[in-house]
Amino acid sequence: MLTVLKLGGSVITHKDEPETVDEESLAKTCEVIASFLAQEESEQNSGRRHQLVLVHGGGSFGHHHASGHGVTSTEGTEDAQVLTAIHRAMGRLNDVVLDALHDQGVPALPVRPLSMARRDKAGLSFPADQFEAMLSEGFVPVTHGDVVVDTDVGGTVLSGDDIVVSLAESLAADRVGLCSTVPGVLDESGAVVPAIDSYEEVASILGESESTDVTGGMAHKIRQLLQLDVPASVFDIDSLERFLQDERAGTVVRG
Ligand code: IP8
Repeated sequence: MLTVLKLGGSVITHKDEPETVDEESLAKTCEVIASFLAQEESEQNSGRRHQLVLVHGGGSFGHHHASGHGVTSTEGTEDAQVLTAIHRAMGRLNDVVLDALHDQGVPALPVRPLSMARRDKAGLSFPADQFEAMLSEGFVPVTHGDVVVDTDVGGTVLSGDDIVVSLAESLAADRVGLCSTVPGVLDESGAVVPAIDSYEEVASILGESESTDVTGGMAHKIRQLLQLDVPASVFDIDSLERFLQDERAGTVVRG
């Protein structure tokens, strides 16, 4: 079974303070992931591991730098120093996430999108070979939202959500999870919407993200997830274990 799991930037960083990690939340997340992987391995007892791909968002690292330079997923820049600064900030966050996973014994390896992805008029090209190779050796690839070379506009921000969709398709994932700070998509009364089958159903309730977010917040996530053939769940850290155990968690988006 192959799972693509995104850890939202707001789960692992304090989104309103530049380059601040939410150590407690990150540690808890890694602990849940590690114990799930250990349990899978022991139950199967055949050397076969659960295949997990992790993608993390930008939080107060990527979004802070991108918005400071006016770069978004549609507003590009040709300034290599700016793109490098955003990329480096994401590298610093990726390092922190890898260290936290290693502390829990998760065999995580980094994959940096800027060096392999590109975007043009036809869309995003994000090769998955490296992920396949890592998975088949029992590693957990950990990639992240980044900047990407984008035809005619220099470079733009590549959201982790777009990476999730691309990888879920090319790796034929069995399930997709987006762990966020909200327990799911919330309706007008604050209750979790159990399932979404079309964007129209929820268009009126999807507001904009309150923190600095250059890639479109929840509305963009749902649009992206509706493109998938497999179910995708949006949930918070309290439901991460439930999601991994294949129990109902948060809102299920069925494309
Ligand atoms: O938080 C954005 O990734 P996201 C990455 O998944 C940058 O949208 C560089 C802002």
